[in-house]
Amino acid sequence: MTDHNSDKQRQLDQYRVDDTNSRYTTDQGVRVEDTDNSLSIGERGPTILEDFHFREKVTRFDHERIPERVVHARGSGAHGVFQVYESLAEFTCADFLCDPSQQTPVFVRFSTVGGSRGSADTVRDVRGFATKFYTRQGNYDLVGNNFPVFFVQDAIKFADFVHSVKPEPHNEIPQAQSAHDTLWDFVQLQPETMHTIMWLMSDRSIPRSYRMMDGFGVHTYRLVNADGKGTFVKFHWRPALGAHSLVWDEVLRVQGNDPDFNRRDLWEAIEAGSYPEWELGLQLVPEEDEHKFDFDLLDPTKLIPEEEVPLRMVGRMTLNRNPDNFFAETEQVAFCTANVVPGIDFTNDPLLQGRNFSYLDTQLLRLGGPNFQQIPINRPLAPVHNDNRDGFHQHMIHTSHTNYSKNSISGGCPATGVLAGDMNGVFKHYTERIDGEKIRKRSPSFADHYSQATLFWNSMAPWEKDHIIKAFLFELGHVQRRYIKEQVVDRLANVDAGLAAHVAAGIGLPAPAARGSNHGKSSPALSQDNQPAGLATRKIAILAADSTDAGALYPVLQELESGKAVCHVIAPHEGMAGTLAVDRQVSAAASVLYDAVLCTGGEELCGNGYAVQFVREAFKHGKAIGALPDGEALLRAAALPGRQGVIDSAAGDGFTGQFIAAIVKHRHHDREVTAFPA
Ligand code: HDE
Repeated sequence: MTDHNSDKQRQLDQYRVDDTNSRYTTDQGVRVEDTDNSLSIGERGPTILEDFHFREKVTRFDHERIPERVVHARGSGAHGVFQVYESLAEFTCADFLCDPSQQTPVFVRFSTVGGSRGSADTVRDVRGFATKFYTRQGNYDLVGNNFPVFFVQDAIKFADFVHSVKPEPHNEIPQAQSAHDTLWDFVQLQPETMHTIMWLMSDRSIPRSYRMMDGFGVHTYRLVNADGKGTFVKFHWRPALGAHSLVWDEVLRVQGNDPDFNRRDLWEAIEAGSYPEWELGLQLVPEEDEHKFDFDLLDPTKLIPEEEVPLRMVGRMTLNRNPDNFFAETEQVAFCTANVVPGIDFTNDPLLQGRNFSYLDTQLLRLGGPNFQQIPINRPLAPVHNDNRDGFHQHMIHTSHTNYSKNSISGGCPATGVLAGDMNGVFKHYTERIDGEKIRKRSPSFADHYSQATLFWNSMAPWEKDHIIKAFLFELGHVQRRYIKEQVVDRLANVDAGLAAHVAAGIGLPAPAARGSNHGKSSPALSQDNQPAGLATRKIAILAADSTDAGALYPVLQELESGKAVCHVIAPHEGMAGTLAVDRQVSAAASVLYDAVLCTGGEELCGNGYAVQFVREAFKHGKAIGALPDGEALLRAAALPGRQGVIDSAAGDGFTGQFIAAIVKHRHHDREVTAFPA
């Protein structure tokens, strides 16, 4: 199912090329006789320069690549729509946020940050979450991440941070990893990173799916209403499926089994009609409350705890169409934080101010000149009229005899709001009084780097804390220089003495002296322990064999599938397992690609190492495991060291219900076992 209804889709239709029943031509439209043999002198002679088809084909191939994004190079995109629930005119004059009857087309690109275009999806990293709204008043880009905070406070530190996390300059190792000396050297010398580092070490950095991930605008922006009144705002995207993560050991195995894990998941869900949805939530702060917080609203390393300013859910976004062409759409889409519409404005967050410069600058290089806005995916739906002209790849044929303002020859057109005497829908910058000296100095109100890192730590469930400690151990375990590890542990002592002591013990260092005391505050909303969850789109592996009791399996399958779970039959060989069609043979499958396992197949699977391993690994990664009566032998063969989230015939008639409840729990973290090699 695709959505052809939106204006953006109709606009894109003009550029879509359908090659069905077509004839092969050159780029000039001349029909080509043969594209398998180049023009040569004699059958065994040299190729000749005259072969314009050959030259064109090779040249076009040579020029296929454009520079990848310097950060966020690897991404996946999708089309969709956004609709506001009720008018927000009290806060903003942005048309798309004031008209609940309007569906605004969007294009969203999710990404990892550090890796190059070909790197694996499931790495420990921040995820980009960039949304382009094609509003009637022009394009609005909300260029966010799946963390609410960022590593540095001032845009001038961005290049330093990115250089430190990217592969090291002398040998370009490691790819898409933060576990190396330069990143941790940067961290220990730049303590403002510490709050975001806590997020990076948490499971937030290894999402199960782009569909199960929050999005955050990070900066405090400003909404402005028709009277020019401003309200500070933080933007949040909340996934309908809840924010869920993988576990680290799983991540390491997914990378080899399916480097496209998140990309494939998004693509397949949309193809199957399970359209991912997010609610847009706003935290609104009246201008007069700017200074009532114990942190600075302009500091992008701080979040506003939801307990202090609750989220107001204002609209819904649904992604309902995959791109037709990855390069044309996902690769060429160009986001920019400075793309705002009337009613949405900036604040003086020094990171945001720098971003507003950087995105246009980077597109000029990446997309080869100033006319990238005319690429179909970037075109606004709102009409574009101004005096910008020429440049590489100009698509428009401007027929006006003038290209300056003011002019009299063209009747003063295109006319600005002032010249036209029509201010309806013009962008007016928020009037803000600024008095100050020209200085190069960080505000003292940005100086507290630890309180919110501590808040995050305090808010974690025990299993989340355990994962954070293990993440630090993995990361620092890959750092070569001992003094860097010492310094990082020393910094951690400012976050929480217990955390620092655990990490220190793991890497063989003495526990650092406790610094200050933990303030003891927490924000339950930060934990992933109580996320909404459902069965829909969960992937269930059915381990089966020729002797599987299909009669017992079918009703369970039916119930799983009616709840929109995706079930795959995995058996020792392809073809049929008894009366079941096999989706994958077990040696080509992997438990890490599934959310749960259902065992069947009797004794037949007990001697199959792949099947036994499958169950043990699923157990290790906290997944729901079900065994029908003919699957209990396999359960025994797997010799699992616990029963949490394992459902078998003891459940009697309640089997399917209990199995589904175990799946919906996402992961059974109470059973994670380190001393259990899968
Ligand atoms: Fe970006 N960032 N960024 N960033 N960023 C880019 O723009 C930059 C920051 C984010 O899917 C680049 O088109 C600076 C925060 C996303 O195409 C570049 C600073 C947040 C994407 C750039 C930041 C983001 C980018 C590289 C610090 C979350 C991918 C290619 C001042 C709120 C967009 C490009 C897509 C991409 C600069 C910090 C999110 C170089 C200078 C904070 C989601 O312009």
